[in-house]
Amino acid sequence: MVRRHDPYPSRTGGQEAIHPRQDPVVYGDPRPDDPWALSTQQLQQFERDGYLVIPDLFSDLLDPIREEFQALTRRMRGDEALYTEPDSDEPRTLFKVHAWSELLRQVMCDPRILTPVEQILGSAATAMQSRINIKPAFKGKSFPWHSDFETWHVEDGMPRMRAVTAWIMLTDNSPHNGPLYVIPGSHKHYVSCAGTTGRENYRTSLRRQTLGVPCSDTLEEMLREQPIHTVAGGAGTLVFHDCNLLHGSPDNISADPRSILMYVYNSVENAVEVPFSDLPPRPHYLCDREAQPLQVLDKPLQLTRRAA
Ligand code: 6CS
Ligand code: FE
Repeated sequence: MVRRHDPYPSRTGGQEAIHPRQDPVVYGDPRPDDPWALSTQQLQQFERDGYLVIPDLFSDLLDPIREEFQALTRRMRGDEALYTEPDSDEPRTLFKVHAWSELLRQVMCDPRILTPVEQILGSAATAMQSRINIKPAFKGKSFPWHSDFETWHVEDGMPRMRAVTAWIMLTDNSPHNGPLYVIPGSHKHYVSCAGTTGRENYRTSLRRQTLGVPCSDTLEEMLREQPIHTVAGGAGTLVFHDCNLLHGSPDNISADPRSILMYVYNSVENAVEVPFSDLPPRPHYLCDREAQPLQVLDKPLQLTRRAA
């Protein structure tokens, strides 16, 4: 049998190593006539840093989204798609929210998000994954440093770096309530990690990730180039981050919850294949292998307030 070429090997039993990225970061072009498109300068910033923060973009939808997510976490208790914290039964992450909620499906196609996503990807997008990370006050636990792409490549078979995550802050994200940390520019390197993936690794990794986490020497090297940036902002802030950006977040020991709604968009030209680990693919709620191209809504979602 001819072995498939792996452009980004990781967890193949070798030593950890840093390789250059082989793919573009921004695939599309500015769209000067589209009011929801990113400007040339914003695209350049995303290309350079691997992320982009747009304050106050979704403030109008915050209350309905929060109500929806509270109802969903109650309804989905005990479901496989709801992951709990490493040391307790507190909910940590609810996956595939766009499938469980019509509102959250529509938000995914809002032009304020999907237009920039299509620009970055240079193509139509599919809904590969979505989630709400809950991080309650005092109890919300950390996520170690990782590149999402590393996991998606090894465990889901995403061939190239042509995917982007867009997320909305559902509460204020302050420097103290367990916000996202990123290493700007780290998306231009690929950390090929040590170890090998075990069967159903996701069952434990989504509570506490150990594989696909670069070692201290690698992180020191990355941090010599660029220090950590804390992604803070008010509720309603929208953030885009490249699939290969190194990121993580600390425990929330503050009195303020820190919840975010995340959507993962993959290019239609980057369809997932057999996982590079050669293990069976992860469940549909972590990687939707049948997702169809998304259609941008013709105007931003407007919700009429329910009568009190
Ligand atoms: O498993 C996933 O799809 C994502 N979640 C975590 C916690 N790490 C890898 C990847 O970002
Ligand atoms: Fe991540």
